[in-house]
Amino acid sequence: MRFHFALTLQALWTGVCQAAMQHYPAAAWGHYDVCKSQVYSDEGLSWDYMACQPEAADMTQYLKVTLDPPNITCGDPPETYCALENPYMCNNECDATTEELAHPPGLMFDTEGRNPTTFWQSTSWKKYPKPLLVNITLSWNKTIELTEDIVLTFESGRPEQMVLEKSLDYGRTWQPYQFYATDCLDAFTMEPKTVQDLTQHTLLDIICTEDYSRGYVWKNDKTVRFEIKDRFALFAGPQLHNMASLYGQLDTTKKLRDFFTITDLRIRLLRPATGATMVDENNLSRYFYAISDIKVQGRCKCNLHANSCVYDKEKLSCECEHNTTGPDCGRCKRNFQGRAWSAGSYLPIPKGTANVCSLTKIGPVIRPNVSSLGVANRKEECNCNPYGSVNDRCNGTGFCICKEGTTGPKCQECLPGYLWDNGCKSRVCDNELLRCQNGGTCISNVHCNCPPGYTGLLCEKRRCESELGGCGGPDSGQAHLTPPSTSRLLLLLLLGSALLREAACRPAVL
Ligand SMILES: *[C@@H]1O[C@H](CO)[C@@H](O)[C@H](O)[C@H]1NC(C)=O
Ligand SMILES: *[C@@H]1O[C@H](CO)[C@@H](O)[C@H](O)[C@H]1NC(C)=O
Ligand SMILES: *[C@@H]1O[C@H](CO)[C@@H](O)[C@H](O)[C@H]1NC(C)=O
Ligand SMILES: *[C@@H]1O[C@H](CO)[C@@H](O)[C@H](O)[C@H]1NC(C)=O
Ligand SMILES: *[C@@H]1O[C@H](CO)[C@@H](O)[C@H](O)[C@H]1NC(C)=O
Ligand SMILES: *[C@@H]1O[C@H](CO)[C@@H](O)[C@H](O)[C@H]1NC(C)=O
Ligand SMILES: *[C@@H]1O[C@H](CO)[C@@H](O)[C@H](O)[C@H]1NC(C)=O
Ligand SMILES: [Ca+2]
Repeated sequence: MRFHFALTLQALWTGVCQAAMQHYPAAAWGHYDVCKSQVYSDEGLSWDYMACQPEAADMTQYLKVTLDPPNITCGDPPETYCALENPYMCNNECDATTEELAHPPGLMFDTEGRNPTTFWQSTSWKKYPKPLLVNITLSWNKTIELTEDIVLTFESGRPEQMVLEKSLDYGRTWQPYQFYATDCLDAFTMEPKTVQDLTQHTLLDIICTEDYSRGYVWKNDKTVRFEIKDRFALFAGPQLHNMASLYGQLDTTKKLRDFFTITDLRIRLLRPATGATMVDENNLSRYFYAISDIKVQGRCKCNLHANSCVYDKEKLSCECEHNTTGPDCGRCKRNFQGRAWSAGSYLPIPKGTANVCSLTKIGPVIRPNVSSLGVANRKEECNCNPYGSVNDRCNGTGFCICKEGTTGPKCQECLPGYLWDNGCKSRVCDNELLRCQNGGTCISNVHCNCPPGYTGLLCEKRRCESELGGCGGPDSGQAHLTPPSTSRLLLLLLLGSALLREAACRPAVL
């Protein structure tokens, strides 16, 4: 099976998208649905590369579910259950050998909406007072980014104690996402909180909430949520007027992105609904867990290097572009290691920066000099980035010598204000102060793609046949010398004399 995400995309998070729409036309702030497009420029046909990501989808279709203990599903041997409300109503049967009476884990992920609902159910609490513990682990074997609330719908009463946990490393380590209890202090020695108590500074706090367990709510709300959208709205908060800053923070705040990123989820059920303070030991068949539906919406994490994700042989993987590879497009392809790999960037909006992997520089192979076995001249020992370092060997003590604007142990990273383009180049253009003029477009912040007839660093010059003769035709001469606007002045200040020196196409008389 194979699926492609549609090319019409909402922005990063639907919640923000809707809120931001009120301020911005859709086109102004990024769809990130296209990885590359063909452009015509002075040099002919070429590719323009952009940051891109897959559309969000229902992630429950691509997971593997594991129960612990493995034999915790009801029906083997068959059991009769009583209703929680009424201990005399014991006519619910679970029998794993009969399809209509079986409640296997798959029924948490089927399409709901039919009557009666389909659900997974555990064995009952026969071993009371030993706790009835169940782990439901959902594994994607792929990094995904959550875009919507996680919603569990219980067919039984909601548990009196549970923990939602996540893993970012394929199940090796786990961190709590949220604690749920009828009494948070008693169960987890945590003050009860709700997502409304969180602020922009505490939105990544792990809380215990009593919102989804309190009381014996059998018939009313059966859902337990993990509120992704509320947290994201908090994060966006007052910055919604500035999408660039929002995306910029997503780019740079690793903690924030990691918070919404998972490879696995675990629902730890610790105590079933009892509906009372006392457990009725004569009717333990009243106590069990049953879940009819689990919703997990998200997208494959592809580091902004893919706009589609495929499900093939029970495995999700990004369809990597920009000469990247790996399940999350997390490294450069072989022979494309001319610059260090880096994730795409949401900035500048609306197209972002692709940060494509470039061809590995093919240079003469330097063989170690047998008579000087020290590390000093051995290229292999240092592995300095060929574009970022002064040369590809290191200095006497094993350090790479970095070019201007470059940093990092291998000279593979850029200092602030510089962008990688076969070495670190200072920022030439952007969509704010350093706009390309006359309809030009800024490509990866390092050069302007000029429309025909214009040239120069920022397309500020009219193309002309001869530098000496000036531009002919009616458009020439003083007509171009409009008074410098504020932004023009700023440009001159920022670029300094370089731009002035390059100012061509002016009549010889000037
Ligand atoms: C599940 O298996 C364990 C040991 O493998 C056993 O102790 C336990 O009684 C079993 N539980 C049920 C409900 O069959
Ligand atoms: C469930 O997972 C937790 C850690 O996430 C582990 O300590 C526990 O042993 C697991 N199994 C059960 C039955 O709770
Ligand atoms: C997870 O994916 C990797 C490749 O990305 C594969 O080698 C491995 O077998 C998968 N593991 C499971 C449990 O499916
Ligand atoms: C539940 O309790 C009632 C009265 O306490 C008893 O009559 C009934 O048999 C019990 N049901 C089960 C399944 O034990
Ligand atoms: C990736 O490499 C191929 C050649 O293997 C080349 O044709 C293509 O343009 C490259 N793409 C990018 C984004 O650099
Ligand atoms: C090896 O290095 C030594 C000095 O470090 C130099 O004298 C010698 O000529 C070099 N040999 C070769 C083959 O480059
Ligand atoms: C090599 O570079 C490191 C770091 O810049 C410096 O501390 C060291 O003195 C340098 N060694 C030589 C021999 O230049
Ligand atoms: Ca179901």
